[in-house]
Amino acid sequence: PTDLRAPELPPTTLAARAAAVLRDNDTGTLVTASPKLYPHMWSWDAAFIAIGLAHLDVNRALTELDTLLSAQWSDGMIPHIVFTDATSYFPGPDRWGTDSVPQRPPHVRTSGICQPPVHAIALRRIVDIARHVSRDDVELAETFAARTWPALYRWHRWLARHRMSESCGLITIVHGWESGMDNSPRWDAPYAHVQPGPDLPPYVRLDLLGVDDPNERPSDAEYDRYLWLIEQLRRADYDPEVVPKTLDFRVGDVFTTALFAIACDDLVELAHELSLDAPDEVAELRTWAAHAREAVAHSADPDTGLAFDKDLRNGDTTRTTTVAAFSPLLCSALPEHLEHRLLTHLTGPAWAGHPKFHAAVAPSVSPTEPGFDARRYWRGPQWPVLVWLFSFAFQRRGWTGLARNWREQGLRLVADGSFGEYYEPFTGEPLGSTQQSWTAAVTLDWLC
Ligand code: 9WN
Repeated sequence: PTDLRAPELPPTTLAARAAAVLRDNDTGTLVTASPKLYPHMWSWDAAFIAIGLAHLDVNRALTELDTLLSAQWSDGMIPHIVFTDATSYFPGPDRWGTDSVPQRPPHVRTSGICQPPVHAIALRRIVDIARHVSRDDVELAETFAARTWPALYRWHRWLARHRMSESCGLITIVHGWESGMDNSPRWDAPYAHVQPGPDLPPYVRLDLLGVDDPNERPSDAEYDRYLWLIEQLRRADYDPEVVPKTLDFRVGDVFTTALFAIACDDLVELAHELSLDAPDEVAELRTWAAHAREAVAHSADPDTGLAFDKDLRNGDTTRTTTVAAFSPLLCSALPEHLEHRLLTHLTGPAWAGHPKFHAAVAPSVSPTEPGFDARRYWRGPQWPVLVWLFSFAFQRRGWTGLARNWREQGLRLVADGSFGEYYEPFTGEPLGSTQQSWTAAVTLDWLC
């Protein structure tokens, strides 16, 4: 029904509105993930937001990455939230209890887990954008990239050292929040091991105040588990050696691993383009990229190419098909014939090509899958930011027609100008938060 969506805006108006969202959510040194629901900086959101900002002001885009990097822990981890003073989001810094953690930089409060490593991808994209703007902007972006390259290398080294699973090679996540796909059905089986103890301190959810309908968010039972893992992290003092060995949630994540592979490639490329003198680091990055690709390839079903996560507590392969199962396409992990089969499946009627979809892009979960819920968060809706990632990866692969098609369909999704966090796939109704910064950012990247 059309009343669920505002009418489509023409591209120039849409671009102006997207720019206004980024401006309105800008605190000066960081753009919050959204005005109401997420009044802080999130790690992977910041990377996409910086890409969007680069189309408005390259210098401001670089400041965004600088703010994030200034919150990097001394061991290399980039935390998943950098907190502002806002108190309307739970769990805030007190609940995370990272103030006493020695790795955290003293001037800023952060969470104590990470998110997918898309930052090098963003930096490289920003350098590219700058090359189309002006000589001064190229100078700015390249100088910045050369200065921050070592910090990004240390971030990747932290992942390689502490999170590359010895058994399967996939990057280990210790909380669903680390995947960025919090309540995806991918995590249902691993979360079944997480049994909140009676000593879980009480809490009040604030996220439900930021949406129209609580059914668009994770359930209370899921939140108890999320909060219980924070207790376990605190009890392990956020020690990167201890956490991946002891937490009740330990999963090898194919999607994060695929992104890690291409982000390592991008750091290598940047080192070459900027003539950085870091031969040992570049060699390591190449090795990590190769290992990550191998691990993704290894996690793929030999008949379909669909890749599955690994529950590291019991060695089970979690055979839940979500959009993450198409991760091999992001990092070219598979032989051509299998890749072709996987791509045909992704663009076919069970996924992006579903005949009843408002926009022909992949949902987070296919309507043909048992766990599908058209309105609930990572269990079915379409996420513009994921559409961007796939279309961007297609472009890198040289599949330009497909990339253009996904960009056009992505724009169809966001053309109502509400910049929803996610969208109901059949009606195109915006769900979750509106004025979501990363949705505005990818819109700008598509339009500019
Ligand atoms: C928890 C900010 C973040 C995104 C995540 C998305 C959601 C947070 C939440 O919002 O997660 O980190 O409170 O639900 O799942 O991908 O980075 O936009």
